[in-house]
Amino acid sequence: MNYRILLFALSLGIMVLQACNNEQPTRVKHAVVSSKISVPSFNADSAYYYIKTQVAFGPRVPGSKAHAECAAYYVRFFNRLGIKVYQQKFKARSFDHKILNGDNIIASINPKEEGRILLAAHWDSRPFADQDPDPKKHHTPIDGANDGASGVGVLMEMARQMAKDNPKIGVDILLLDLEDYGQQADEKPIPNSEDTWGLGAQYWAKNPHIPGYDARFGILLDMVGAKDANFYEEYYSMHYASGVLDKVWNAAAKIGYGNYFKFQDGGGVLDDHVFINKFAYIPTIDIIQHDPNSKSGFFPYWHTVEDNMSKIDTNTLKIVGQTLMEVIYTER
Ligand code: AHN
Ligand code: ZN
Repeated sequence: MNYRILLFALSLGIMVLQACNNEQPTRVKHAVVSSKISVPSFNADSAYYYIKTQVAFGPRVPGSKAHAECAAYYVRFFNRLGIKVYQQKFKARSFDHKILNGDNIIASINPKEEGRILLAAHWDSRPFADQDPDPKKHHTPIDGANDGASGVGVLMEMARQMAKDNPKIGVDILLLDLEDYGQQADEKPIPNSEDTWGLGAQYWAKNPHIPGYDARFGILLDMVGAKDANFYEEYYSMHYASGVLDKVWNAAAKIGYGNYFKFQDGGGVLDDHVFINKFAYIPTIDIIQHDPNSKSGFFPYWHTVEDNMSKIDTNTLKIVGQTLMEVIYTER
């Protein structure tokens, strides 16, 4: 009997001790749980499929049936996810004196949220493979699996994840048209030939889908799907938005992709982000496969007929997509 009472007293004592002890750890533990951010997993196979679907329409060259069909596909895609879509139709003059019909598409996640992040990619593909080793192909339109479709495919998969599991922040996905109809610097240069690139970005940055539109920062994706791609610090991104570059490159390092996002000079690329910085004043970086020490500076099949699905690699898509998910879901 005495033994039982002793046991009872002992266990009571232990319980009291535990209760006192528990006070602090419980609260700390609770705080950790409530501030723990869970970042959804980016599915690279899904992104790959969205790239394949775009490419299957045929080259998304302005004025073509594939171009019109692909634009309609994007609008359907976002609508089905219940994401608000804006379609911005515009006209622009090309360097070869054509009036082109352009179509920028904007998908807005958490449209009422005031704090916003802009994610952009161009969706058109270049009408001429003028960097192809075979001169006979210089007038052939390209698939643009990497140059165009890859960035959009990553953003579509992010949209699918964000529709399931809303981030805290507002996100605008900006699909830009008429990026790749520019005049090559070494071909019959005309004055101001740099302005012949990024016609959709120039239009949007001067006429945003919502007047006075603003975002904390912007991230442009261009050629983010090729095997063994590395991403360097692009010059204009450094110039206009070095803090954004740091944020994204650090996010990559944090989740183990530091080897792919190099804190090294990548040279300058006149891409859509330059116009967003210049005309919309949103600090915007370009994640682009561009290494000034390579032959063209760009990925090896840049503006050739070989920029097709065979060059797309799910490892690269995962690295870029998961890094962006980390950035979006940790933004407060
Ligand atoms: C220039 O060559 C001046 N800009 C290239 C931008 C680009 C083309 N990005 C993809 N295709
Ligand atoms: Zn291009």
